[in-house]
Amino acid sequence: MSETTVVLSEEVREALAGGVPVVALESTIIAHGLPRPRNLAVAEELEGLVRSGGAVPATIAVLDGRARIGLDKGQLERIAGDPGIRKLGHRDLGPALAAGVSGATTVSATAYLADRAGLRVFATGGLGGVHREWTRTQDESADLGLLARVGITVVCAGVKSILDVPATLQRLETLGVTVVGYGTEFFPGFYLSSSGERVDWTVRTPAEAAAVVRARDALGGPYASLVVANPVAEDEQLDPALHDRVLAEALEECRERGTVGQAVTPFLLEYMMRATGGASLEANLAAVRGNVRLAAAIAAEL
Ligand code: PSU
Ligand code: MN
Repeated sequence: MSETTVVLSEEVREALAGGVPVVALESTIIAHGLPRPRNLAVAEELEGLVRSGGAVPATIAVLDGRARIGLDKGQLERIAGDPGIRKLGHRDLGPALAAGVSGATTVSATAYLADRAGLRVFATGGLGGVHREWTRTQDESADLGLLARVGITVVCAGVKSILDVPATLQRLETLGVTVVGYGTEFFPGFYLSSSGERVDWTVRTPAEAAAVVRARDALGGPYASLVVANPVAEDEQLDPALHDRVLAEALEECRERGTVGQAVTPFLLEYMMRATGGASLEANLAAVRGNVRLAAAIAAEL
């Protein structure tokens, strides 16, 4: 990695050198998944939760053509405050760096950069995956394929419930991405504690999650990522009936407008938030907070 294209903050560099646990955080959720200006407060809160867990936060983004691992306050403000900030998947990194632009990184771009920088644990809300309209649009998030090509541990509340969850689980299986439920035999449903789908493996403590990583590492590469699927608490989830009703409306509206590509996920999340009077946002935030706390604990175990 060239030092000028990928820049580690001093704090992250020192933590890695000193064996202090580091947790990677993505920036697309801040820039495109949460409403302004609350997104900045959330970004700062999440970094604080990592610190309370005894780890160093490394929020990842591209600023002025440089990939940044660990942002200072002003850099976080730029990501949160600029309504025109781009959404960058892994495949967009080359053009974005070459053009010298700024952008928020998705799970695929963040996991790639984190892995390259030697970070082992990453927390987000919900992964991207196979969209329900896949047979028409062929829309499958690049998150899945990228996770098959790096060996990071991602703590998430499953995949976004706007997706085709069984199809996404099948793709994760095909791609060789390991999935374990955290304290559950069911795959979480992002806004909901359960998607209703079963998982093959369950871990119950951060130490058990770390043991999975160590056992895999002992086998040797090639590696794929480990998804630690951590459900939102039942008393913090979105009301399932409200979820199903509003999601049906959101999908219909997305289809009618002809929204496609990178715009689909932000559109659906925003629609859910408005149509649930903000309740989906609270469930999303509760899920992300839980994931960030767990990621710090797993990073400490590793
Ligand atoms: N988790 C959230 N909110 C989000 C995302 C994840 O709670 O907005 C973002 C992630 O950056 C993920 C992206 O990579 O949504 C998926 O976008 P797409 O479906 O276009 O791949
Ligand atoms: Mn997509």
